[in-house]
Amino acid sequence: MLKKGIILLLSILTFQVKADDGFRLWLKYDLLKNTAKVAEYKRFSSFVDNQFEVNSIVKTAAKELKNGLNGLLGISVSNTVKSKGGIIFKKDVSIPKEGFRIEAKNGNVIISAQTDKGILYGSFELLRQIQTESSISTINFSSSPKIQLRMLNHWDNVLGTIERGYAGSSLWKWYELPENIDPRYVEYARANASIGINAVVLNNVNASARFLTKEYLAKVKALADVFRPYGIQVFLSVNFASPKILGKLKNSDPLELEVRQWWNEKAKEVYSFIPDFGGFLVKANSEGEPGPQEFGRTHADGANMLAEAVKPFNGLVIWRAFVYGPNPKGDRFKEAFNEFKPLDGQFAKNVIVQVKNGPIDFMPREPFHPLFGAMPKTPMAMEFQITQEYLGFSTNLVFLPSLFKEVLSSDTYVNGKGSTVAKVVDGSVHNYPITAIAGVANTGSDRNWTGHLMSQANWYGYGRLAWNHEFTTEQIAEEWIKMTLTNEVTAQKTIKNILLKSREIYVNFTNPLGLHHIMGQGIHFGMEPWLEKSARPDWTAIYYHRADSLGIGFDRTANGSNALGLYSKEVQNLWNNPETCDLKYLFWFHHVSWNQKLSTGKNLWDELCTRYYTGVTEVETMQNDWEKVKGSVDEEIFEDVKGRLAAQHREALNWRDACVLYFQTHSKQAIPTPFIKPERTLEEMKKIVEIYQLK
Ligand code: BDP
Repeated sequence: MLKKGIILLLSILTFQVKADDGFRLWLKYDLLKNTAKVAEYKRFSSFVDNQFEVNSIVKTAAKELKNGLNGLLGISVSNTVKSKGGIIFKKDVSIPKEGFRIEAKNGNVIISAQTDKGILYGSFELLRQIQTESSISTINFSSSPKIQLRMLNHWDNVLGTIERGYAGSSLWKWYELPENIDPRYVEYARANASIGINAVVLNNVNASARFLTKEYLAKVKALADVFRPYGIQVFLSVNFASPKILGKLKNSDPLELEVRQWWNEKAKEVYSFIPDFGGFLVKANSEGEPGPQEFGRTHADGANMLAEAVKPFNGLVIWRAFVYGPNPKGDRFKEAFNEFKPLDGQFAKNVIVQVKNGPIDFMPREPFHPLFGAMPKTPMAMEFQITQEYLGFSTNLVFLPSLFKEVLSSDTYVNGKGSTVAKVVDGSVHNYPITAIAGVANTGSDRNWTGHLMSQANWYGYGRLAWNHEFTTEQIAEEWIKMTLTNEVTAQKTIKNILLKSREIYVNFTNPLGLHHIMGQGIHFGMEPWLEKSARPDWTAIYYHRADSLGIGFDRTANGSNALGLYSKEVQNLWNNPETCDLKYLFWFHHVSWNQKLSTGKNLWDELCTRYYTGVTEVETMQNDWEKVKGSVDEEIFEDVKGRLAAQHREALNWRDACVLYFQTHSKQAIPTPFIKPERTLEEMKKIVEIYQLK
């Protein structure tokens, strides 16, 4: 009886130790199995000596180091400083702000930095080196962030919902704040600090004015107090009509004195709660949000008014360029450019213009936004979307660092070859005094934070690239897999291969050859290439793919909308000839005939079908590859990812069948061999989409 009881207890314990719900992200700190490595690390881990200074961020660094080393090495890091065998924090003013150096010297490991944040990031880096089992006996390297503000933008609402959030509800429990501090806020801050994220915007860009009330500022302060020791600054999205909504003024015209005074007073109040408050993020005159144009003023007038209000407190205004008026004759591609380019030089010094990575809207693939490189006098921040609004929600496995990297390494040629988007954003092309990058967060209340466990890699990878856009996707994938999933080398390789291919696979079965914006209306999940009518023409699918009996694609050359003319000559040369344009961007810039022979050797229709069919078989390959890692990753995680991959396969089949059947109504050509014509009809596919649209 007793024996049975012990066995039962043991199996429960083993199960509990083994089952992993993903909560600990990449900060697991489980005991390392490699005993030789553990012995090596132990030689440097007996104490932490803080010769830097004592403040809350440095204390966090020491606490994190001790906690991490305790777990990874199974030791207790002591407070007793000796001459050898420990980790020492040191001041070095020659190191760039927030950067650090880690060096093994005289039997110790020294983490030096100019600022406390540098010490924090250096500590997390040392832990990462150990987690990934690198050698530290001779470690000697420096690292510093290329971009100053590395932000997460949360699209979280007052009622706890998240716009375009697919991992549960908001992390912020507004009704419980400020009294109740959910311990999860600290876990969130730790994760961000470990990848160098130093700023967060707490609320949706479609902003409720409520956040600027005294009651809510007290709640925001409570969060800011939790995040501060992790080096994270808090920002808010603001509603441009707040003076009218909250202040009961007759309007919110940025040139009205009383409106300006209202904002000045409001800024003073915000800073009385949160002295190190970062500033305001603004979506104005876009998709129904209020803005300065209602009063005949420009975006610069609006931004500068807010900039003046936060200036005495060193605050910033981040003004979004995601604007596109409903212009039935125009091309949405050009709207933001035409609106903002003429304003270059008119923004106040503490204004940053935040631009989405592409000209339309977070598509699975877009050419880079033409505003990058076009505004030398205005700091341009990059806005990426980590949450998978147009990339299959939390159902699809898509490793986004591939997308981020593709955009960042695109060459704008504005100052000659090598003027990449990354170098525009990091300020090196135009010497911007302030630099910033933002990622729309994919976090939520789901136990594993991101819904799809593999989407944790997108949060992680975004942070790593925000720190240094020169990191490779391979390196990022490797680090994340080692820290999160498994220390078995073969399984690591298999998973890395899945991650690195996943984005292209998603493009293949959804938007190959430069198709874009053919997702389900409003929800942006699934496909709706036949969508002809909507509240605005540029919210339909046919506006973008322009398929007809002759061919498919949007002519944006000089013969068409000439959006291509917004780029520098070199970029135009890359893309303006349909024969030589990279197939990735073909339908972004060209209307191509169905029978056009492509560089692949196939004609256009055959190539399009090939991409859709291959996309589906590639998902099958991902499924088979995932099967191979069974036993090498935690069982709960294995099953969860497996289930989601199966759902992704069903989605891929839907995309394929719907799109080839629909485009076939235009091309009038048969599905090419060796592919087998879909068993379902176009009408059946439309029914599936109708279900998604049911409220
Ligand atoms: C679109 C989203 C919408 C956002 C908007 C934005 O569908 O929910 O509010 O972008 O970025 O992609 O402002």
